[in-house]
Amino acid sequence: MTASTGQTAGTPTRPLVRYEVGEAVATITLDRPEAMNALTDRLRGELHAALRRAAEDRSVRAVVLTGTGRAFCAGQDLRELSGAVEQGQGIGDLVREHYNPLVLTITGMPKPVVAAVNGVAAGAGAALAFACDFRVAADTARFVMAFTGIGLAPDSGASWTLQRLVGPARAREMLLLGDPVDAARALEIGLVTRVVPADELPAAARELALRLAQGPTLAYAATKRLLDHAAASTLEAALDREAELQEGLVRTADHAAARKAFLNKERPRFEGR
Ligand code: T3D
Repeated sequence: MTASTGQTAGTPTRPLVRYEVGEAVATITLDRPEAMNALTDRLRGELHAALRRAAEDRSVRAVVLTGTGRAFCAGQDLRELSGAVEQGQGIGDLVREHYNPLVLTITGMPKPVVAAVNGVAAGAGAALAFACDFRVAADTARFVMAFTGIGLAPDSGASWTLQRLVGPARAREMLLLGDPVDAARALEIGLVTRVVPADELPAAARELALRLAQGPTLAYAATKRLLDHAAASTLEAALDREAELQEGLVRTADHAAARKAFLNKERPRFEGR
């Protein structure tokens, strides 16, 4: 199934985000290649709608986030930002109301999210990739923490996610210096899961997403919640939360099927319930 998102009825404008579902994988594609998929108000709105749709659709069991053209996403559209700032718009509210919900919808997605990083990911664009569970990168991809380059500090969760991915020293270096990190270096420092030739990226990201879409979706959702909780909790609190979520999972059809399959020496078949 293919569908566009975020269009107002009767508006003849082209959608800036494509939403496609096949074999339980939703693919969300930023489609504004003429501006390196930079985030305008409209694109952010369409992206948020697509992410919510994927989160709410129980038939979707994994999500791929990618871009068209030579960029994954160049972050905030600086032309639109200039206009907004000149009109006196507060940036704090823009970040709170338009960026933070995007990040929280990705991290709170009750199914795995794979970023297929097809090219440059800058500023908030890189932060969106960092919020995903996996990053599969084209060999042409690069990450640019562009915030300080325009006199801003990190937002969209980059101060939280990046140091958890690559460690505090490397995160500090990337965020303060803003030097591009190419795909090979990103793999070396653990920022991406895998690097593939650019023309193989869609297939590689899809292969990973399909594997995840055939997995125990509820267990994945609980694993994501536990990792996020544990990142800011004591060991005692983490142990407690693990026990709590395990209690729910032990009653799922997937766990019952997997238990039975193990005893019968068969491969489990997960249905995501
Ligand atoms: O304040 C708030 O709103 C809060 C939110 C902030 C979140 C943020 O994301 S802050 C960071 C914003 N992003 C940037 O500062 C990145 C700016 N862009 C770049 O540094 C470079 O363009 C790239 C590293 C992304 C790519 O470099 P390169 O050499 O491959 O391409 P280019 O020639 O610089 O750009 C190609 C075109 O894309 C060019 O347009 P043109 O001249 O061909 O018509 C360029 O203007 C456009 N473009 C790239 N990035 C943006 C953009 N247009 C608007 N906004 C962009 N962010």
